[in-house]
Amino acid sequence: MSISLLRTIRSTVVICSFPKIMASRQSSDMPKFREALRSAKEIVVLSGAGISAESGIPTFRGAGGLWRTYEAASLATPGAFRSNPSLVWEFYHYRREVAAKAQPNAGHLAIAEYEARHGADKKITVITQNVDGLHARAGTNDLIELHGNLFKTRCTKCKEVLANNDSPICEALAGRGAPDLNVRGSDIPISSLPHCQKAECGGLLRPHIVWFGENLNPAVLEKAKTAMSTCDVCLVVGTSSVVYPAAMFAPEAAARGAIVAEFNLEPTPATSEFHFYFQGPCGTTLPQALAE
Ligand code: BJW
Ligand code: ZN
Repeated sequence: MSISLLRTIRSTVVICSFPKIMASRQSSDMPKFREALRSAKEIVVLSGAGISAESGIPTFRGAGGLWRTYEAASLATPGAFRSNPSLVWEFYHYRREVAAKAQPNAGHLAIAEYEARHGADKKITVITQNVDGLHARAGTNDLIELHGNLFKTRCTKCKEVLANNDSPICEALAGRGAPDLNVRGSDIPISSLPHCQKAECGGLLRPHIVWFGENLNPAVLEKAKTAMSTCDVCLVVGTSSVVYPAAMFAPEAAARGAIVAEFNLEPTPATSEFHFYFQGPCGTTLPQALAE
């Protein structure tokens, strides 16, 4: 990174703790951001549900975030699974089917293509909160899935984690999971839900997803924190920046002097802490930012 650019941007960082002043210094100057990117040696892309919105996958907190009459946050908990595993499995079965049919969009592809072009001379890490697998399908290699993956299961008894792309994941879920508001309850017997295939175990499987109130996998979290603590440029893409611990990653990076650029349809609680803000659909803004 050129010394003068670093000085200009780092002097702005000092102002980060005063959001009102920072807001007036915030830039949406794409050529300037691209210059920072060119000089960067370590880049992190931190993504959220917004990057998959243009692939047809609903975000959590936007319109379409409801399944039947439930907010995702009320089903994505260990308590919900304990009290009604059938309902929670229907919810995840539906989302697996939607994600399996979706295709990576221009935003996912721009990131993967950037890594393919620059992976030899820069360290480029994608940290995603998404569980839909679209970054990997777009070709991203250095990928950290913070909150797990829809296409992995974990045995509640022996804890084995396995990839699983079956559709449906079990016979009893075939034709179930419709988001229809009129569908009430769920009554699949536990014995018909997905179970561990190991003869000596046979435990109930659950989605390998980090639910609210659960700790993130310590090794995954450590890897993400390391990437965040050494990057010199960070792109924060399509996340509302309200779910912890991911919500503090980019503000912390900005506070230590990394250059952070946010790509979102609308400002978030963290926007004022960042150097660059590019408003709009990231399927359009990311290809502009990451083009040659
Ligand atoms: C576009 C766009 C386009 C749209 N282009 N942009 C500290 C303080 C307070 C609370 C806590 C805390 N530490 C932990 C907590 C509790 C909790 C938490 O953070 N709660 C908050 C809601 C307050 N965190 C946890 O429980 C975590 N565990 C943990 O920390 O354990 C230790 C602990 C526990 C309890 C207390 C203290 C410590 C685990 C969090 C796991 C998150 N799991 C979920 C569900 C996964 C299940 C599933 O997928 O089914 O992960 S929650 C949900 O939110 C999902 C997402 O990954 C995550 C983030 O959402 P995201 O991606 O930002 O999506 P949206 O919808 O919110 O935003 C989309 C954005 O895109 C919007 O801004 C749009 O504008 C934008 N957008 N289209 C660009 N085209
Ligand atoms: Zn098992």
